Formats: sequence, structure tokens, C-alpha cells
Amino acid sequence: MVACRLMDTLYRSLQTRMTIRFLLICLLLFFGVGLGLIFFYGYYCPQQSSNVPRRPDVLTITPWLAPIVWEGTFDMAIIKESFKFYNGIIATTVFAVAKYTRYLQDFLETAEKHYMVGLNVHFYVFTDQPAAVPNVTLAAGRQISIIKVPKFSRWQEISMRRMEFIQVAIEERIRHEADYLFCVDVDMKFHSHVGAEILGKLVGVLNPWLHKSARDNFSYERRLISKAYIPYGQGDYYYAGGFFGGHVEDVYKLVTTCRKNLEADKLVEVEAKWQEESHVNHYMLLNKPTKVLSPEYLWDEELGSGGSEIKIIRYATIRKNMKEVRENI
Ligand code: UD2
Repeated sequence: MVACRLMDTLYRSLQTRMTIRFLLICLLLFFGVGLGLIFFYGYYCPQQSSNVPRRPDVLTITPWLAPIVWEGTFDMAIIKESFKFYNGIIATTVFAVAKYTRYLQDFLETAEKHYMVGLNVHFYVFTDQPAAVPNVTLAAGRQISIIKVPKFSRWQEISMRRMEFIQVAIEERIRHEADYLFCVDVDMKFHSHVGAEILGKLVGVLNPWLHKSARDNFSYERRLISKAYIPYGQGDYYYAGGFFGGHVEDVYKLVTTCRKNLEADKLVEVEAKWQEESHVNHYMLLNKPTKVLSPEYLWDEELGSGGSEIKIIRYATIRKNMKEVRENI
């Protein structure tokens, strides 16, 4: 009798333990699978608010409804998720002519760390000295093509003529090889993330020196004789010449128009105040960018860390000794 009771108690306790174990396994499976889905597939994301601005201290949309990209206005996880299966190529042109080849190493190395990480990037390095292009190890899906260009005797000419060489490169290859194209200065370094959040049809970047200025203080070309002329009382923003981009065909329209206007200026012996940057500003006044990047995307070291609105510096100029690096003063 005693033995029977003992057996029964043992059996029940075993059953209870098994049930507990079973419940524990179910719980683990439930949370494990749930967490797995969240981390691996990103099924969970916090609810978006329709009435709480993400950045109340800055303008985050232009009057023509183009987003202005600041830190805090976008969710990197959501953007990453939307580009998870994107397999297109982002062409990036950079010119390193004459003494500016010295900036390539830092440019390429920092781009590998911060620029379009995880996406396919094709760097087109335009230079007069192909042998001076450093051998930087690139991640899978990223490559460099070197395009030989002549060296002009004036830095202004080197800077302006980029429009013409980019136009030709788009015609000959970029439009067959890439979806997006960004054109950037070389005397710069990436300091933090610049990724898919910048992709758009036509993208301009706010110049860090003038993003808070009244428009009559913008450094637009004010001489009527130039094709880059913008009268006082007009203009949206002052865009930087050192970073613009978009869909290849939209950038093609920009560079061909700027080239045509630069050549028209040359015929009447006028050079716009800030060379092709003045023409980019004229173009973007008539053809509004569909996305505007905040000065985080093109900062100048001379401005220090910036005002409170600058939460992060992503891509910034390197201080240079103009007299030493430029072909002329
Ligand atoms: C501003 C613009 C630049 C251009 C220029 C026109 C920014 C950050 N920069 O820069 O894009 O519009 O004004 O006045 O918005 N280069 C060479 N070799 C040379 C000289 C220039 O390769 O000897 C190339 C190089 O890619 C360089 C670019 O041209 O980054 C612009 O020249 P810059 O950086 O000297 O011009 P800067 O600083 O006035």
C-alpha cells in the first residue's frame, strides 16, 4: 500500500515536472522565435507619431515638400530594412588632380568606414596621375575605376571642368552601370554614417557657412551677364558645390546644363563667383531638389562643432594650405 502511494506521488511529481518543463520550453520557444523575428527580420518597430515632430529645432521639409535630412529625422533601422534587397549601384565621382591626389587615401579609407556601407558603390576617380591612386582595400560590391583627365593650370578650371568630364563619363558608362550618382569633393573625410537616407531623384546639400543666412547674403552670382545670375530677393537655399547627386539621369541634366552655362559664360569672358557651385545653385533654384541634406553632410572644420542643431558631423572638409596645394592663387 505504502509502495503504491509512493509510486503515485512520484508519478504525479514527475508529471508536474514534465508539465513545467514543457511550459518552460513553450515559453522559451515563443520568446526566442519572437526575438529572432524582431532582430533578424525587423518585424517590430516603434509606432510613428503624426503629431510629434522628430526635430522641432530645425526645418525638416522644404516649401516644395522635399525632406531636409538631419540626424534624428530618420530611423536608420527602417531605411536599412527598405534597402535590404536593393542591389543597384551608387556611382560616386571624385576628382584628384595635381596636388589633390594626396587626399585620396583618407577619402577612400573613410568612405569604406562610413559611406553607403553594405551597398554597392562604384567610385570613379578622375585624375591626371593614375599611378598616384592609392591601393585601398574595398568591401565586396565596391570598386574603383580610374579615369584620366588633363590638368589645367588654374584650380578654378579644374573645379569647373568637372561638369564636362562627369557628363562624358555618364554618357560613356555611368548610365549603363549605376542607378544613382553622387559627385563629391576629394579634400574631405567621412566622419560618420552617410547611407541610403540620402538617395533621391535630385539631392542638394546646404552649405554649412550659409544655412542660416538671409538669402540676400547668399553668395550667389549677382552679375546679370552670367548664366548663374540670381537676383536679390530670390533663392531658396545656398547649396554646396562639393556634394550633389541623385538618379543618374537627373544628375546628367544638372551637369549638362551647368556645362552649357559655364561655356556660355566663357564666351562672354565671365566666370561665376564660385565657379560651378554658382551654376549648381542657379540650376537648383529652377529645378528644386527632391531631397535636401543638412550641413551635417558637408561640414567645414573651420566652423568647429557648429551650433546646437548640428548633432553629428558626417562628411567634412580638411583644412588645406591653399597656397601650397593649388596650382594658382
Ligand atoms: C568649393 C566647393 C567645390 C567647388 C568650389 C568652386 C565645397 C566643399 N567645395 O570648394 O565643390 O564648387 O568651391 O569654387 O562645397 N580639385 C583638384 N585639384 C585642384 C583643385 C581642385 O582635384 O588642384 C578638385 C578636387 O576634387 C576638389 C574640388 O576640385 O575637392 C574643388 O576644389 P577646392 O576644394 O579647392 O575648392 P573649394 O574649397 O573652394
